[in-house]
Amino acid sequence: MTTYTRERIKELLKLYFIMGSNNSSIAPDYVLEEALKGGISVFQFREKGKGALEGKAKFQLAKRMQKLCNHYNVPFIVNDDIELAIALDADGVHIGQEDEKAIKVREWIGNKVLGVSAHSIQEIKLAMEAGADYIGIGPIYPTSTKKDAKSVQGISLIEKVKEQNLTIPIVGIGGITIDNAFPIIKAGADGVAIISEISMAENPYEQTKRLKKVVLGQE
Ligand code: 3NM
Repeated sequence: MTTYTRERIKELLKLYFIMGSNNSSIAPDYVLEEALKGGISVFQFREKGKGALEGKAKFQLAKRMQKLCNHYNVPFIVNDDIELAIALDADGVHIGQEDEKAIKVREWIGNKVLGVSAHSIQEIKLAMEAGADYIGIGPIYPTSTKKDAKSVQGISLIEKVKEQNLTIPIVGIGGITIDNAFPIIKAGADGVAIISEISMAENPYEQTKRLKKVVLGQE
């Protein structure tokens, strides 16, 4: 298990920003810094898909982004690439069902934060047994950012998690915008994970501030 308490994990999930170099038409470092200034609570480096950086260029971008996160005291999580997470001594790792098995990853990363994407109660229970610190549930709404996303599930799985009193922190993902974020929190998620609503925004700083207000129920 991680050294973070469950309450701290829930706080971190509130406004979870994810991006890689191909999620924005402007410099990713700039977008991340604006999002950090706007109040994201955690960041995930996800360098995947068409035109994604590899090797040294990927490592260097990750390092720069980690430095920015450290500066704003926001945890830095790496998607999928466990070797990179260990090399950078990142705060955590996020994996899907297709990636390395959660139980193995937990052994490799020791007490770093472990997030797992899950699409059913059974997958959630298995991830919990493997030592996951939080679960990503999605896609809540249609998204064009992840080409191999599963079918849209709305808030139904979040509601089931609550009905069954599963205590693991959860974050919704997929197609989340300023206009549709709040029902996810209302259904019982601890936070929302977002790529394009921030990364493609004309003003990522203002957009992040507005999203923060929405998830805190202030707008
Ligand atoms: N995972 P946007 S949906 C990375 O369903 C990712 O597990 C998903 O991007 C899942 O906020 C998704 O632009 C893409 O829709 C999220």
